[in-house]
Amino acid sequence: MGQEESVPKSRKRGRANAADDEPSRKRARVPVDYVSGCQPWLRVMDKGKSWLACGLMPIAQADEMYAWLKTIAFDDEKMFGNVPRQVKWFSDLPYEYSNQTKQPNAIPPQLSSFIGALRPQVIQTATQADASCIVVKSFLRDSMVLGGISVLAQLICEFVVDAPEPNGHLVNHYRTMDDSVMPHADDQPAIVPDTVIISSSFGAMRLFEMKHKAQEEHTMRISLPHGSVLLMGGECQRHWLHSIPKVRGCAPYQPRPDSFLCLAQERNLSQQSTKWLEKERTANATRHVDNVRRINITSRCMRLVAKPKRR
Ligand SMILES: O=C(O)CCC(=O)C(=O)O
Repeated sequence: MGQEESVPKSRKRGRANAADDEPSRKRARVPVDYVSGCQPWLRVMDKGKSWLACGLMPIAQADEMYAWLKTIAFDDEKMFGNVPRQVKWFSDLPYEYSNQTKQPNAIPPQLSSFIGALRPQVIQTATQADASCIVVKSFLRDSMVLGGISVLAQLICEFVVDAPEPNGHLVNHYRTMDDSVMPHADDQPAIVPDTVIISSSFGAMRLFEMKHKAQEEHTMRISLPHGSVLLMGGECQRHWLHSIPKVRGCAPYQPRPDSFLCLAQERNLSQQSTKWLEKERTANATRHVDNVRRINITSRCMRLVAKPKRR
């Protein structure tokens, strides 16, 4: 993972001209874009260069995978003396990030068959989502949001069907709501640039936060419930940082099924979409399997990179 970008000077305190504060105060009022991971959606950002897509896998598949993931012997991930989460790296290749090197561990059959099954499922969701695909209106100035099936199918074909099979899987274990991962981009030299990153989540629902690297006020929060699959494609890693923030000072939150319907009403969606959301709302109640613990698999396409020679 790359490091968090530093705060631009213009946003720090102690500027000479008070008028300079005006634009940043205005920026602070831009609402954070919130997207629920409980319905299939697609978002295209950066003038078409980056995209995100999200959907849910069948509940039985999610439960089975979660049961297996809980048997993994995780390693503590040490960062600045803390253990913000636990991880296990599965790949034939090592993975170097944040000043640490994860040594290869053979990919278990459970993981390779899960990832192998995911591709046809993503394509199926894309091609069946026509009626229920939701156009989420973006608050963000420079991002387009498209819900059209043709665009979704085109992206899926271009980036998922034709893409190389992911050969590196970082399994992340968030033991409690206090475990986290700080803002970063998956942009290390060992990751094949601009290939799709597949993030599958199990257990407790957490918020996945994305911040634009150049325009910090562009922030999205995406809820990732049990069984959700988030794809980050195109130039996402060049332009955006992502994180799982800690959930502090409040009880572990429950999914609020009502929010799906509110979302539908708020967005003025068609009756058909509302019905679909209602079904999702009921189904989601059974998807809530864990209050606190979450396990995520982030799958990526890795390559062998030569280490620069020390002089
Ligand atoms: O847990 C997640 O959803 C994100 C994990 C992540 O960003 C990473 O390991 O690079």
